[in-house]
Amino acid sequence: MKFDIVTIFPVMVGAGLAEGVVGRGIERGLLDVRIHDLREHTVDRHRTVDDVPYGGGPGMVMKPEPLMRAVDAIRATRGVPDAVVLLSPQGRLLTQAEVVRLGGLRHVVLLCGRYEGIDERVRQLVATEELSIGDYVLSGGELPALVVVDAVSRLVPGVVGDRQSVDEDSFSRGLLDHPHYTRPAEVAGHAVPEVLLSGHHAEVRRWRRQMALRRTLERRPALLDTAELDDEQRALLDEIRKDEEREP
Ligand code: 4FV
Repeated sequence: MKFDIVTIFPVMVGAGLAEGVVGRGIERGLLDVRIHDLREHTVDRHRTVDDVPYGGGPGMVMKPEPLMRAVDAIRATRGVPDAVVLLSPQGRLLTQAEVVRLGGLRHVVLLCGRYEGIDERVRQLVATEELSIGDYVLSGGELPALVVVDAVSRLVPGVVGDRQSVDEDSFSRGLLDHPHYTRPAEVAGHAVPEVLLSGHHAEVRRWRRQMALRRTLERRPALLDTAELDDEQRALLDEIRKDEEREP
């Protein structure tokens, strides 16, 4: 999986890629990530990447030409990408389904904005899509770009040691995750649920599926409209709903 990230803060992005499964994935050549300093695609001696907004108003806007030159250079050196993603609050919301779609591509370019935003012509002429990681305003697109790389990289075979854990990730089936416990069996008077100590794998699996459904129903009921549930999960959900109706 190939990523090219365009940013005015290459060190920040590099640091965000250096650790954990993504860092190891890069070391092991499972992920090919290149960071591009936008200022290397400026032509003036002040290496200017931003300018005042037409029409006035506060703040600065990222100039189009350095970003257009950067993407041209990536095309010339890294090949034509499958997607040029602009990270911004105006984009489509990033979901696990979007992550899976991006994971199906070979080469993704990520454009990181700063200041008030990026000149609209970059959106029109360079970006193939726009993604947001959530309805809040950040100071830059670098963290969203790292979120995309992290989430997509987990789907690359071998990046996450145990494939099972990727398949059992939250949202991989459109549900919230079940609770997790580890030693010690009791903390501050709070014990680990007996079933998890039973060694009864079928019972453990059933409990985890039940808890994932219960949590999803309690915290994110709308997710149940799109989650792909199998027969056992549908039966468990009916039970949970009946319990809820029974509870005073
Ligand atoms: C953002 C988001 C985000 C907006 C102006 C960067 C900032 C600044 N990007 N999901 N939420 N971007 O807040 O993707 O340039």
